[in-house]
Amino acid sequence: MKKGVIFDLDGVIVSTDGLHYKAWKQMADREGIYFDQVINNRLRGVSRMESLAIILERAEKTYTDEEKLEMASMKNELYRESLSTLTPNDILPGVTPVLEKLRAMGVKLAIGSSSRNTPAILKQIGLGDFFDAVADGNQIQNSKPDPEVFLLAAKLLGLPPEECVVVEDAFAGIDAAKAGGMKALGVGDASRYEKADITAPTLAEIAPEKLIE
Ligand code: G16
Ligand code: MG
Repeated sequence: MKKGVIFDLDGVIVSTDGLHYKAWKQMADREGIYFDQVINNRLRGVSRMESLAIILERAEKTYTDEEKLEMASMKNELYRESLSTLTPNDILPGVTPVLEKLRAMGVKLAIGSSSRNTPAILKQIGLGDFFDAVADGNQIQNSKPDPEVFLLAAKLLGLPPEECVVVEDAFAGIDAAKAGGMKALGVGDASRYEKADITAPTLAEIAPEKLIE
């Protein structure tokens, strides 16, 4: 039985893709760069500057590093404003019962997210003080598929990686978990990923006992 579960945030605990999309779309429209939902799917689990680099693949001019930082910061301001609309009702189906059951079973619970807005999001959805450890984009150098954020989460839980299971919705996140020597449950998009050890459409469809088996 595993001793810890590390949850990705966006797409697993709460879905902020739509809010990321709206903010990036406003930035792209301002610059006259084509951007759509299909391109947005490639941004899942990817860091802010790497997301911008994907959007700029469609740009007709090249931007200086300073301009890129300015674009990312404009997007983040719009995104931060939209986060104020999030409430505990936005926690995805099945999440709260799984968290409560795992905690009652004595399993340690952590967040492993690429997002630098993790503390603000957790606070908005009422989970600001819930997790035993939070590892996020503010504390790491290399984002998923690098295992850094999950290795940090395991370390903060005081557990070796092989005692932890990662729950992810992004292919890059499953790759990161496997690279860190952890078992991975793929939900959402990642429920179609062959590298996931177990899969479920949503957390509502997996028994907590099975998750830590
Ligand atoms: C999340 C989102 C990504 C986003 C990244 C960085 O990752 O899925 O789309 O680009 O955070 O976000 P921010 O701009 O807030 O730092 P995760 O790992 O929670 O799925
Ligand atoms: Mg995610």
